[in-house]
Amino acid sequence: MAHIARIDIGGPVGSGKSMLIERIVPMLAEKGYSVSIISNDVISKEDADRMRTNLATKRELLPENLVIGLATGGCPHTAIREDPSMNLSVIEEIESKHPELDLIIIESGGDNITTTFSPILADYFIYIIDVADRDKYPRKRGLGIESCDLLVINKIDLAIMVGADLDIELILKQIIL
Ligand SMILES: Nc1nc2c(ncn2[C@@H]2O[C@H](COP(=O)(O)OP(=O)(O)O)[C@@H](O)[C@H]2O)c(=O)[nH]1
Ligand SMILES: [Mg+2]
Repeated sequence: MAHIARIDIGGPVGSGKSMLIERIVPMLAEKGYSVSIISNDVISKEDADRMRTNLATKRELLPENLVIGLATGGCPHTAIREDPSMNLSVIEEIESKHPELDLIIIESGGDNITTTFSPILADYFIYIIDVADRDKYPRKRGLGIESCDLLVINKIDLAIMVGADLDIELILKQIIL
């Protein structure tokens, strides 16, 4: 079976994981890439329901069968790291039914700063934090921030209101040193 590339997105509750996906999927579509989304949530499938509609145009973002919601229960990281079997079986189904796809985007349930994905699930790992806690996350670091392929610092429009310093050199020093 064809292996479809997997980009996994993790980060604390409300940091903007779903919003990032909603924004990048139309951009990817414009460039001709076909995508499926798996959205992990602890209790509901609300994110997946929301992500079927493009926020800007209010039209369908992706066909319903390409946006899969998983209500995983328990700790969010369990389903993406310790026991990724639910996600793997959905991926298997997507790969057999839609081998033409270019990418599967997997959203983690909102979790803490030690979140990482099982390497079986992730070809690439994006970790997203927002500025609401000022420099708390870069200062505390944690496995997500330290091991991701791409760190997104989101909600920079709110930085001025919470007094978050967006000096990238400062942020990098906190993460790397
Ligand atoms: N001000 C602001 N709000 C944002 C931004 N990105 C996302 N949000 C809002 O933050 C809230 C949580 O976003 P969501 O994508 O659901 O977070 P998730 O829990 O990580 O999936 C929503 O109300 C979004 O509209 C941003 O860049 N700026
Ligand atoms: Mg979400």
